[in-house]
Amino acid sequence: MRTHLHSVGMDAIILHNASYGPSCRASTPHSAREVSVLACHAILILFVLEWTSRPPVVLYEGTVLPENAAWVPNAFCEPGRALSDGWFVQQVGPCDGVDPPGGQQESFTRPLDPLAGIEEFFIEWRIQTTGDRSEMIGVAPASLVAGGSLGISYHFTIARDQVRLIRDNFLPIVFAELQPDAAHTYRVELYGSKSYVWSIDGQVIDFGVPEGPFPVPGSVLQWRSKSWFLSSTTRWDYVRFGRVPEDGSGDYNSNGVVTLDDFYFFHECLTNVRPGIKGGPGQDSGPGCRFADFNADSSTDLSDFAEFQVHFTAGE
Ligand SMILES: [Ca+2]
Ligand SMILES: [Ca+2]
Repeated sequence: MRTHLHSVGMDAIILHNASYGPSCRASTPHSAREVSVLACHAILILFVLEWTSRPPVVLYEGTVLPENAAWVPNAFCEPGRALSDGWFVQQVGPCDGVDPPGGQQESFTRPLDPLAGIEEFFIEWRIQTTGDRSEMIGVAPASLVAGGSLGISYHFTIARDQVRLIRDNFLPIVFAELQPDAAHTYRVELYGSKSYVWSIDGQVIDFGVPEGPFPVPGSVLQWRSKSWFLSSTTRWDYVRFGRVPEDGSGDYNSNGVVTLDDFYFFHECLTNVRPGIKGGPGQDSGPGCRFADFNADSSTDLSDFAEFQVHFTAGE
C-alpha cells in the first residue's frame, strides 16, 4: 500500500490512498508471459476503476469541456458553449420556435456517491453571469444544486447581482446581493450533521445546523445555465468538491503528501486577486486557503510558502 496521486491535466480526479497493483513486467516464458501481462493489465484496470470510484477531491477547472471531465450533459435547444482562457462559457437565450418561458439551457451532473458519508465536505465554484435576477423565478440564469434522494439539498440560483439559496421549503430562503460585473467565489462546507457554512468571496453569508449529513448515497451535484425569458452569458472558472483539506497542512487533495498538485492551489492562494479573497501579507486569502495558511493568520504569504517548501515532497 502506498499513496498514489493521479491526475489528467487540471480537469482531474485526484485520487487518494490508492494501492498500486502488481508490476506488469514479465518474468515468465513467452506464452505464459503474454497471459501474465494481460492479466496484470486487467488487474491494473480494476485498480484504476476502484481509485476513480472514491476520489476525495474532484476538480473541474474549465480547461476542457465538462463532458470530457466526467460530467453528464443535458442540453435543450443547442445553447452556445465555448472554452476561453480557463473558463467554460455558456450562452443561452430564447429558443427559436418555442414560446417563452423556458429557452436554451444546458446542465452538467455528477454523482456524489463516491463521497457519501464523508464528514468534512466542501463545494467551491467561481462564476460570473450577466443574467438578470428577474430570471430567478425560472431557476435561471445560473444554478448549482447539491441534492439527493433524502431531500437534503443546497440549491443556489445566481444572477448578475443577486444569489438565492433554498435548502428546504420549510426553511427561510436566503438572498445575498452581489457586486455585478465580477466573478464571485462561492463555497459551502458541510460537517456531517453538525454544521454547514456558506460563504461568498470569503464572507460568511449563512450558517447553521444541516438537516442531515451530505452527501449520502444517491446525492448528485448539478450546475446549469438557462434562459427563462432573457439571454445571458455565464462563465465558469471552476467547480471543485471533496474533502475539506486539513488547515495548515499544504495538502489540498488530502492524500497525505505535499506535491506539485497541491502547489497549483497553494500558488492560487498566494496570488489571488479577487473580491474579498487576496493573496499576500495582510490579506484574507479566504476559507478555501486555510490549507495553505500554515501560521493561521488568515493570509497566504511568503512565510507560508517557506513552510510549504518544508513540507514539499516532490515526486512522492
Ligand atoms: Ca497532497
Ligand atoms: Ca499565513
